[in-house]
Amino acid sequence: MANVFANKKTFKETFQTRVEQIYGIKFEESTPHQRYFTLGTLVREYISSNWIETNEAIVEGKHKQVYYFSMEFLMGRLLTNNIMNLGIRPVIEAGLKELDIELNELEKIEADAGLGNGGLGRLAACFMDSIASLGLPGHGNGLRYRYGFFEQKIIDGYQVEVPDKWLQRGYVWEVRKSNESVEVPFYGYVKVEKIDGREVYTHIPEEYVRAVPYDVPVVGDISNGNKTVDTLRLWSSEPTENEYPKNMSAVEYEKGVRNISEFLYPDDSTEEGKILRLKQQYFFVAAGVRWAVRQHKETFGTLDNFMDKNVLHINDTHPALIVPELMRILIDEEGYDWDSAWAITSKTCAYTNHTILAEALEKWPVRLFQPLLPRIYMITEEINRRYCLELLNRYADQPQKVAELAIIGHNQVRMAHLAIVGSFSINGVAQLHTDILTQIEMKDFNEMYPERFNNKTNGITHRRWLLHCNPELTALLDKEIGTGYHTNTFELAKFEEKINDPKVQEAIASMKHARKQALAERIYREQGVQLDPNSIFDIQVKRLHAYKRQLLNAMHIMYLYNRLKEDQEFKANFHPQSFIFGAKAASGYYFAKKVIKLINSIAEKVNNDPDTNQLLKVVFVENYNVTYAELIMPAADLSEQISTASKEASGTGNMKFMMNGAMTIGTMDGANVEIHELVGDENSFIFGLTADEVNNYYQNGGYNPWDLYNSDARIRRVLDQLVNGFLTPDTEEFRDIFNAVTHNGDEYFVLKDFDSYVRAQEKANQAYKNRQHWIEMSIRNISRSGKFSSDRTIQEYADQIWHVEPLKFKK
Ligand code: T68
Repeated sequence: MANVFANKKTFKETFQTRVEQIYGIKFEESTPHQRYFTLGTLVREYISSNWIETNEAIVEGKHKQVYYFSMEFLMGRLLTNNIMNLGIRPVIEAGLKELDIELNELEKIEADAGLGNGGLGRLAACFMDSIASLGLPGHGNGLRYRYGFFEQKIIDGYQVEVPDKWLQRGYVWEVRKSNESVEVPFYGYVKVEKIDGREVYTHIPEEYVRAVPYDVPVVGDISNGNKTVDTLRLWSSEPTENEYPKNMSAVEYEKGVRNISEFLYPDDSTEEGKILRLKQQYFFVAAGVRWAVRQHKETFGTLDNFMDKNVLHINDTHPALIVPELMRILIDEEGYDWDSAWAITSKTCAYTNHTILAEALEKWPVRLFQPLLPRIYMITEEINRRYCLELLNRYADQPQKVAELAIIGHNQVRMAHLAIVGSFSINGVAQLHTDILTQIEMKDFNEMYPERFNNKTNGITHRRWLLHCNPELTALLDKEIGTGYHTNTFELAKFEEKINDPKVQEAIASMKHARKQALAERIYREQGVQLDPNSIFDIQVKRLHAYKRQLLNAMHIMYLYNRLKEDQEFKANFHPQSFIFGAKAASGYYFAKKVIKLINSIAEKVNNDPDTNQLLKVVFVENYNVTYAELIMPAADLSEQISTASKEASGTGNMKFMMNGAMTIGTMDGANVEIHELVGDENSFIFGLTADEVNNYYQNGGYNPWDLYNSDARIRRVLDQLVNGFLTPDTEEFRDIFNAVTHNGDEYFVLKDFDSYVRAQEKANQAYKNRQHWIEMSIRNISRSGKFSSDRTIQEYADQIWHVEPLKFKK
């Protein structure tokens, strides 16, 4: 096929013709959506030859492959990323221009694929981009939710959730492969027979659900001769083509089936929701494992060497059922004995932990698990039995310990324990997080399996989070240090040599100004709040959670407001500062929703006070998502990373901000520690308790927040304002927030860290006034951010965990 993107003329002509062919209308009459869809189709077709070649290269080279199993892939939009990685953006832009179409305008039509909640899902998306760009054979395996993460509306200061109908107008990047569908069994019983003196187990299911794969191409960066197009396979649940279950009506059955891939994380507070979530997990695991097994058998004809040619990566505990599922296939379908099956399985699976928060570690009640997945449960029990024998050997005199470490205990299946026991590698996502895992949270496991534990500090794809989202900075860097950093971000270090060049400093200042202006425009257009690009843009964007402490940020703003109203000297020295928040709260998370209301109430108050509103502004941006983040990251001066030390496993927003020249104001938590290690105290604003201090407090029963309430007038004032009608006439509105940090012990040390946060903020505000020095700090942050490309992270996974090699292509 002729190359449509060879030059702008061929592109332009083909584009026009295709619009007319597809929609049967004159080009001039076509809608922006039709144009977008046609452009996407042309790009997808263009990708297909490399997609085929990639799959051939994998098979012919008998390559080892990675399957990255994740409940979440927060992909955002793909058009720009794809055409940038393919190097065809200039041709498209030029061709469209002649048709009087802005590529920008077409891009905006693409739905933001929000198949994830936050950091974990976005990490998976960054990883896919890096795996393909490094030319590695790796595929994503997940769920094709019909509704992604909800769309957030702010009404009267409160969050309102609206379903995200991202598929409504079709999704141009996916290809349905119904011929590769598989049937996933649920419920029923296990039949035991003796055949040739051996016990044979067969699951006789009550119902089947058909898993239909939709493949999305993951286009790697083609520079350096790379042609890799990997696959993100998302499974959709449909009614089986076999017989329907007998105990329910067809309508009932079909509804239940469709539910499985309906929503991202359906509410699991009810019994029904729990079963659905477990169903989702087994559904995409069973389908994905079959995919890997089938591919492997086609190439090798045996599963004896499955572990040499495949890694099944378990992203957080959600896909941990991979372990018993692979055992089931090996034993029940392929006739392996237990020990051989275990030898294969435990050398195939690798697990990443993303949190130490106890409530996030999944446990499934046996009473739900066993009936839904009877054979998987049997196998899990047997894994547990054998592992407990090992434990008993080791801890003969400590039955309590054996019970604690078991996979099944208190009538629950502990998914983290299952993943740990079944994996050859277990990693944390930042050095501090891994240290906490090995020394505290998973200490006993680390003593048993020290060789399994390792750290892989997270990263972000610089292709999206620098080259794509910050064209001004990219152009400047290209000019000053060449383009080598596009494929090796450690070359960003060269930029530091330019730190004293006044022209470079000027260019950085004007880049920041332009990005701040662009963000301010959107905020003004959508929310009517005017921000001054000369003010400090102080930004906290991330999921709303008590441990992330948006509340600390909000309380500091209240304090600032009070101080500006009263202290004229302080006011005269204060550089204007705009506080920008973006965050979604889980729909059932009462406290988080209250904090959203609080921030909006503060915004209402301070933005409308003419006495201070030239100095202080607050905005809560509506519906923060990947696309919004692309506008926000480059626009920040200050990056708020203020979690309670030890609680944030890594953070990845912190890395995006840094790479775009923002300074971190943060605690010594997660990857902030590594940012601080690179830039030092002089180029960041670190405050607060350390992880050790926090853990010491926890061990000693916390601290008494009333002491601070009584001794610190700033704190008392702000807390009283939560409940005395200062912000809203309803004095009960924020009572529970008040209680959380007082009567209920201030679990996240908001008051304890308040004073040092105020001081760090003061330092930042004053530092900003020395423009030249601030810009130098900014240049240092950019220059030293090379470590945080996910290319570095993925190279480490490839070398140290997966042991996979780049593909080789025929010329
Ligand atoms: C995040 N985890 C960590 N979890 O909080 C963050 N969890 O520190 C880290 O940088 C990031 O993972 C990547 O490693 C999450 O985002 C979830 O979204 C989640 C969802 C459901 C259940 C548990």
